[in-house]
Amino acid sequence: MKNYLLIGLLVATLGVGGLYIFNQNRSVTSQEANSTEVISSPASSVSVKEFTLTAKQWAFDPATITVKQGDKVRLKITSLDVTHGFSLPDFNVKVDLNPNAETVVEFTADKTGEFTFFCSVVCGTGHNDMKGKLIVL
Ligand SMILES: [Cu+2]
Repeated sequence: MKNYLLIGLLVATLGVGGLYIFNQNRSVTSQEANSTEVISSPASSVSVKEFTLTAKQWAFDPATITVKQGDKVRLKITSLDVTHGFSLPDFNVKVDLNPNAETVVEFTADKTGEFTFFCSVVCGTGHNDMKGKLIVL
């Protein structure tokens, strides 16, 4: 009888341990910052370029984003301090970034060139310099 209890305990411990390791692996995977995923459809495959950005007084990080023409671009932007804005007029993007909340922006990089994005909410003395660049190759 004692042996059964011991084996039961061992199995339970291993089970919990296995779950723990599984969860560890999952969290590492989901923390991958900038990733590419490919969406396949019968006609074509579209590449999604995902970037994680932060906004704070008075800069975006990263300040330069490079993608290829035709890419679907997904930006996950979090303001670390006050309310900022993210405006990329060449692709009709303009959103407010509330403090400590992630805002997701998606657009298709359908033309090549260098395009400026900037903060669109007056956020202090450095507001006018709060800019970045999207490069579409
Ligand atoms: Cu601003």
